[in-house]
Amino acid sequence: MARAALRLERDRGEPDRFGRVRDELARLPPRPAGGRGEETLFVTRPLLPPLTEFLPYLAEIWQSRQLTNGGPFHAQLEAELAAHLGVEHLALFANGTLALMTALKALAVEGEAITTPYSFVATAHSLLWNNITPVFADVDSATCNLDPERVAAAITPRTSAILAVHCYGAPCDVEAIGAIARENELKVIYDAAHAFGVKHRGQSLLRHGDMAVLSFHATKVFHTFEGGAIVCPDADAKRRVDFLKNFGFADEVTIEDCGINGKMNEVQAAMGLLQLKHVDRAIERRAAIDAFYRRALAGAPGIEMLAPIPGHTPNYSYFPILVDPAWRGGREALYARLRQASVHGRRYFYPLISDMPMYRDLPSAAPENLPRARALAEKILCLPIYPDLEAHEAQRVVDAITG
Ligand code: T4K
Repeated sequence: MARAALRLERDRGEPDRFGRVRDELARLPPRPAGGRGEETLFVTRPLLPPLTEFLPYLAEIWQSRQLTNGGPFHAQLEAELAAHLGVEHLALFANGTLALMTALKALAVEGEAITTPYSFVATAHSLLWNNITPVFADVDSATCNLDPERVAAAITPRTSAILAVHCYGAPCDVEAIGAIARENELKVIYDAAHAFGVKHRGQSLLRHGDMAVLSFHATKVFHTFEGGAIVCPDADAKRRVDFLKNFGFADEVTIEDCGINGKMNEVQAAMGLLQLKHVDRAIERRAAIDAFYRRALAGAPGIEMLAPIPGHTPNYSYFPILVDPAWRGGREALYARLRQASVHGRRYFYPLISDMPMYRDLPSAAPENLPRARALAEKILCLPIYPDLEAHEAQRVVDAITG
């Protein structure tokens, strides 16, 4: 309603109410320069559509004064995202970590959960916050994801779930993990923080598992500044998740469970609606950069790239390379050389979660249990990839590696 009113004002040729903001934007200093006077290239930069496209959403929020607690943008984004992603039931969250914690609670996971040591720390932290013991299993070197054989070998009478990660958006072996879970009556939660829009055999990857959890952090392919979501299998599961993210309130006077405050606010949801208009184009840009790196680094000494996975439609969220430890000082030396050239690659995921102080004394964290994850963590370097990265900047990255 209010947005329609705003459009009308513009249609009537009234003065450009955002002109002053535009002028101020034009006066902003350029992006930060690196050590040699070159612009620093970060591992990622957020997708930011023109600010003028965001202002009408803000005007609407100001007018309605509905800032959070399930406002109209929240409802609209849940519906549009579900349609965009090809899923039926999706609950928005303030961030991906709260969504992970809530998914585990909603599925009543307890005791032990088998998980990967090769991920962002939030994966295992979400277990610890729920008093669930993480049991680390080794990964498959080709995909960086949990190896189903190692998962099966890690099951004990206390295991109640598998918390797997689609690392870099590459699909886990969902068929094998699903079969193990069915056989052993385990829940499966996919940490799909990297897997926005990813398809597996033509269908949304998010349809696998009892729940799949997305992150909409600023560094992700699609973002709401901070944000996240749980993809639920049915309306009942979404209803339960919706209670849990709102302190457990079923209505004004009924508290169903010990919930948390995990709600996404209206400004975040508005950003999501705007992102949806740009995200397909942004993924196309990422695909072009991915293709450029693959061509430019093919056959480069000391550098290996992860092979594309058959039947997988990727989102190009990361561009990981594996650096041979015997090549010119290995990954650490290359990381330092790139920093000198103002290229800030990131060692996602080093150190392993299992090496962190709160996990390293667990029996499953023993180095001999996780040799493949350890080898990956020692070699990995993620290169800059984001929609605004220019061809000459990607070339700068390649030159810094090969030069
Ligand atoms: N599960 C997995 C598998 C995850 O990867 C993550 C998050 C989660 C769960 C948890 O989801 P959330 O609770 O975060 O929704 C970043 C992100 O903070 C984190 O969301 C992400 N994974 C992780 C892989 O990366 P940092 O500490 O490396 O981010 P930071 O601040 O160093 O940013 C990296 C680069 O991005 C910067 O050098 C510059 C650029 N950047 C970053 C921000 C925040 C910008 O240009 N603008 C920005 O606003 O963790």
